[in-house]
Amino acid sequence: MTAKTPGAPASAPAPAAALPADATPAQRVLWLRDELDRHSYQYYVLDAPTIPDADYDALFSELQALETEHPDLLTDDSPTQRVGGAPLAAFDSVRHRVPMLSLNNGFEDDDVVSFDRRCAQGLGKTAVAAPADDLFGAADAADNAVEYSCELKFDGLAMSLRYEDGKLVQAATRGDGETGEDVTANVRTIKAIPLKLRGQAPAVLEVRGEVFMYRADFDKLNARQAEAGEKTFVNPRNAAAGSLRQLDPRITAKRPLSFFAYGLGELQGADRPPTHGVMLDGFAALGLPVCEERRVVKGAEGLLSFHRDIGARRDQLPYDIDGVVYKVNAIPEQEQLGFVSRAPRFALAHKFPAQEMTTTVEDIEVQVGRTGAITPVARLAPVFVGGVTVTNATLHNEDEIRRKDVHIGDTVIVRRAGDVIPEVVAVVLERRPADARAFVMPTACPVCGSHVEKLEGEVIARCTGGLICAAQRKQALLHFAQRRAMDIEGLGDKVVEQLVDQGIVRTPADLYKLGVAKLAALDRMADKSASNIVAAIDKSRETTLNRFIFALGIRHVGEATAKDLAKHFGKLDNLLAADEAALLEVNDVGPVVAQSIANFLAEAHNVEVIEQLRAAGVHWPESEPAARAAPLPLSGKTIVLTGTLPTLSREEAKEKLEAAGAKVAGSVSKKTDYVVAGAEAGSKLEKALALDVPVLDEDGMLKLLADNSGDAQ
Ligand code: D41
Repeated sequence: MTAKTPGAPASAPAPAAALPADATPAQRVLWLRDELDRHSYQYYVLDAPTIPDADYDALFSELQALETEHPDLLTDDSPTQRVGGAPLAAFDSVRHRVPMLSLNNGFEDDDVVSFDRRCAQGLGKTAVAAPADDLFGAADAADNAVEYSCELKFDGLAMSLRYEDGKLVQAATRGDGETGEDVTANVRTIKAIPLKLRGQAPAVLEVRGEVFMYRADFDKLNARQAEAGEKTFVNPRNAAAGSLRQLDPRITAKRPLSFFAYGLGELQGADRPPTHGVMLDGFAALGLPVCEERRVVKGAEGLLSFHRDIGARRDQLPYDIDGVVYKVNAIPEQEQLGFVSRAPRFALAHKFPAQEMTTTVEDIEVQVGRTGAITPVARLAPVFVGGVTVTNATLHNEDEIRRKDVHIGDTVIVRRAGDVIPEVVAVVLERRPADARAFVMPTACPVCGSHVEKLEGEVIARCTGGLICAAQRKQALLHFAQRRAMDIEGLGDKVVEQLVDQGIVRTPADLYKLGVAKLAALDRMADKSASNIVAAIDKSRETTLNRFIFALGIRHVGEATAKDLAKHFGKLDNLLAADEAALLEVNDVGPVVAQSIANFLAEAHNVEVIEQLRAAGVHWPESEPAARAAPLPLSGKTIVLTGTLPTLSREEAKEKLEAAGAKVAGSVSKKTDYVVAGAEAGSKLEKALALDVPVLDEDGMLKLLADNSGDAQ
């Protein structure tokens, strides 16, 4: 389970007494229920599990078996009855015997000061608005100040639970406060809500509280939904609401809902508690989950300090809250203050800035990161969310835009929580205008104009102008100068930063034009260091081909690949002349690496910088290309696999083809040499037929491999 704020004050219930060996089935059933209830309470309410899940499951199965064998022993409050019963046709309405009131809202500190003043006036006490600057006044005021119970405002759904003689008999939504919906069948599946209260329960107890979902549970649920191809939820609140609204309780049972109690409705057979704090402790003692984040304070200063404390920790809490709630602590004082139009005068919800707001997408542009990653960004109509005005939100990547179906012109929900970059969480489809436009990924980098590539199997599109793109300049230069590459000592972060920002250096080739004077003019650069750097640059002119290739910073070309390339081609010009097929012949170079190198070299600007570096005197010993191994039988051939083959798995087929030198691609084009199709081949097969690409079955493929293996050796 999720890490949670502890629920009730953790007083672990005593384990049930051991059961005699000759216990009757009825005794055994009662004992099992007690055990299971106790463990559930530990797990879901106290967040302090006592036994492994497997042991719990074993007890649960035993109880299920006994109840099946002895149906007369089955009761509604058995833990086995949480799995969710038959679907309903509709929810019945429920009239709340004690209405569920609403809360007055405040946003500013002033609203809190006024609230305290109104309460104090109504009770004939003193409002404590600000830290008193006179000592005597402060002492007086504190004594006479109103006492409040502060708690969190959970962002979920208000619920009323009715217990009769300790048994959960009804659960109803708030509705309009007078009448709600009967969601008992669904609520019975929520593990944190006891079906039976612990200890001495009053004859009738209506508990008010909030049904919600922990963030971690929400994330897991969404991951599960996505995997099953079902719709994901925008936020934990929507997930909780959607789960409660199910007419089929078996679906609700699979949703990880939770509950915190915060209020009292009808009560019979017990006295009203003296304070709100005592009431919450009472709930906890009955086995109900009560949030630990609560505090009793005095006066407006106390309220504001609670608000500040929680506000600072809001993002670290394991659940979403939209504010805090202040309630006059003494119940008789609450009664004395009374209500104004459905909202109690004794309570105030002090809201935090909303973390989600709707706005419109005015445009979608792309940004180029330091590594060349191209990120689409939504330009938004300014919106105040999470405490700041937001005009941009990341859309992460193209797949994400498709998945969320974001169009230019759409109304979207934007979320900004904590210091996290604002993001678009969902589109309000009903509000899509007729002229909304889909986003098209640019084919050229908006910064340098180089081609944008998206390598097979990657979600991120990248600029291929590694050596010339302004967005990537600093990163490219630092990579170029590092010890394992051109080894230019002294050319670190600070220096590169200044050289680029002042427009002195644009590409690695510019480094070789630097003089001592230019460098010495930089911030915090002594003449001595400047001459050292110039000397290091000069020394770097003499290098090796593998270092030089590595220094270029081609994506997917690390030191090892650079060595393989240098060895294979021997001379730089051989590498520059290589096409994808030739690159695929290099040891350990697969389709992704080959494509990445080919894209880099296809960018004329990159080649230009390479030529400038050579012209600046960068050199290395060249050698003859490594003796060419006999070309593999299928090298240079591109093959696409589709559908299910009768004996080989897709992975096995791919391995065989690649071992023979073929490139296995993901999509069919005119360049595809063969399509190998199995059962249930779909659009790829259609495309192959349309393009007249030869189609083979598994036998055909094996024959192709066998036919070609002879002449290869
Ligand atoms: O956490 C909450 N959302 C919350 C809601 C809370 N902590 N306390 C609440 N207290 C009340 C009164 C004082 C009226 C019993 C509430 C709500 N009401 C409430 N929730 C929805 C409407 C009203």
